[in-house]
Amino acid sequence: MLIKKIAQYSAADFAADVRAGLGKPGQKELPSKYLYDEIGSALFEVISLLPEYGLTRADERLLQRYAEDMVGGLASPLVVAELGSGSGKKTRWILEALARRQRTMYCPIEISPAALAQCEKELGRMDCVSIVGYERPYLDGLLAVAAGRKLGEHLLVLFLGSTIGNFDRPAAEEFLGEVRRILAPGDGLLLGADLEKPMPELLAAYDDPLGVTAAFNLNLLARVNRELEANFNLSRFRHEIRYNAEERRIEMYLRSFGDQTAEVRKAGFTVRLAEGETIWTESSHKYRPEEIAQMAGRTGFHCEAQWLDAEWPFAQSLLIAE
Ligand code: AVI
Repeated sequence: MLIKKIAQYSAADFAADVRAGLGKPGQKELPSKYLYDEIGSALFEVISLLPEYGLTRADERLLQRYAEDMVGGLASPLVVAELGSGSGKKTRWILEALARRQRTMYCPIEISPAALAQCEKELGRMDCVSIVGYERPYLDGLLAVAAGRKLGEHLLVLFLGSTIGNFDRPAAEEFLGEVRRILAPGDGLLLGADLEKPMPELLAAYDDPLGVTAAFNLNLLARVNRELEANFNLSRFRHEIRYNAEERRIEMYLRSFGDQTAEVRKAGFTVRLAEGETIWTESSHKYRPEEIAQMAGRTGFHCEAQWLDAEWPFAQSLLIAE
């Protein structure tokens, strides 16, 4: 696989974001995009195997069952660009369905070099599929793919796994609008989104008894310790999950046991946490199927088709650029 690189988040960006988030008056925050260093990405792969966390299996089930229908109506030749390819495992179904009809160019766009390497391992030997990886943030990568397309080539963008749910609703809509501005009329976006479900199921999915999600959450502070020479004492924080019914989202926090201070040397500041104070580390929004179609309509797409999983409410929506 050819890989086109630009710098990942720099240490300076990370330091500035950590400083801003932990220095906020009121609710302290750390951006969820920093959950995915090499350890965090590996922990997320384990989360996706947990019996309580049905999201990844539902995403894969729909792709496995309906890949032919999903790509059947799309114009060719087609370039497939995937935003956040992860290991690339679930993309295989789409690529196989396409490769039965035509030679296919696949462009995974990933900030994590480890994930791109895994993707190459998983998909690198498929017949009729060539891969060009982009080690870049999503929109930069998509701009580069779109700029390199040849006359007559169409684009299918994959944004799977409900990563859209980790954006606030207005930011999710803004993001879809930005993707649309990069596409041409007739191009497609296959969007995976986790749907609303009963609260006990959601709480169990994000607070599993093995403690894998807790480790995934705590690894964010461990990463700050490793990369920014901080001295957070991880044993004095607890993983906490809440369901915010008004916003229809799971919220993930780290709660401090007792008053404590930590120094973040490379970011040049000290943070004080009071007993019981929390750091907000992630939100995971849950959608209604019709909400996705409405959002598509407001951002320059129409929703061509939707596939829903019966076991774990989840939707794949094929959006076509108007
Ligand atoms: C990647 N993303 C869709 C996951 C989610 O469910 O929001 C991340 C995750 N956080 C805790 N468990 C899984």
